[in-house]
Order: sequence, then structure tokens, then C-alpha cells
Amino acid sequence: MDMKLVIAVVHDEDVEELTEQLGKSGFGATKLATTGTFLKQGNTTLMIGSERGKEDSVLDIIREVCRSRKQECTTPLMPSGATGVYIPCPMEVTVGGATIFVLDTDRFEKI
Ligand code: 2BA
Repeated sequence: MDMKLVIAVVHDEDVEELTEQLGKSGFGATKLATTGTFLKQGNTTLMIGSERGKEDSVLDIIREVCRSRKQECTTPLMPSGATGVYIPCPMEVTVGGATIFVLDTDRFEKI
């Protein structure tokens, strides 16, 4: 079967709803516990196999379910100019609803 592989990094909070909606539309998924390198916080990476031509339906479902969120974080400790003391600097980042890669597969088999 000619397959595409969708790899999606999503918020932990969206995973349950997302896998339920994917399942309802006939898409299987494998869930990996991952960590973002910038925030150093847990997120989830889903590997979703889809028949070629159906990958846009997978992306539509991800778009419907996954929300972006603002998250507080602190920058690495920065030296304060006046005192030379290292202080953490709070900042806000918008973590996207999902970071998605769509890959061609050479071969797909279930044994
Ligand atoms: P994190 O690496 O923990 O990044 C979380 C959020 O922090 C990012 O959201 C972005 O808004 C911000 N951010 C990341 N690097 C930054 C930097 N150098 N300066 C300022 N802000 C920065 P998203 O871009 O939506 O990414 C969410 C998660 O998706 C990431 O978590 C990472 O796990 C994954 N990701 C993002 N881009 C990726 C890529 N090119 N390849 C693989 N995974 C990626």
C-alpha cells in the first residue's frame, strides 16, 4: 500500500481528543512521549500512517483539535549589566497547535 507518514508534535492536553478523532476517521497512530528542546517540557509526538491522498484529512483533524497556547518561560540566566548578577528573565512564547512533518514512505508492511 502506498503510504504517507505524518509526524505531529502536539500538546499533551490535545492528545486524547486527537487520537479519538483520528480513530473515528480510520487513522491509526502511535504515541511517543517527547520533550521540546526549547521549553524542556513534555509534549507528544504522534506517528500517523495514512494512505497516500488521505494525509490532508489527517491534517484537517489536527487543525480542528490542536490549539496554540501561550506559555511562560524564563530565558537562560542573563548577567544584569549594572550588577553583574545573573537573573532569570521571564518571557512568553506561543506554542503552536502542532508541528507537522509529512513524509513519503518507501514501503509499508504489517506482518
Ligand atoms: P519546544 O522546543 O519546547 O518549543 C516550544 C516553543 O518555544 C515553540 O513553539 C516556539 O514558540 C518557542 N521557541 C522555540 N525555539 C525558540 C527560540 N530559539 N527562540 C524563541 N522561541 C523559541 P513551536 O514552534 O510551536 O514548537 C512546539 C514544539 O514542536 C517544540 O517544543 C518542539 O518540540 C517541536 N518543534 C518545533 N519546531 C520543530 C522542528 N523544526 N523540528 C522538530 N521539532 C520541532
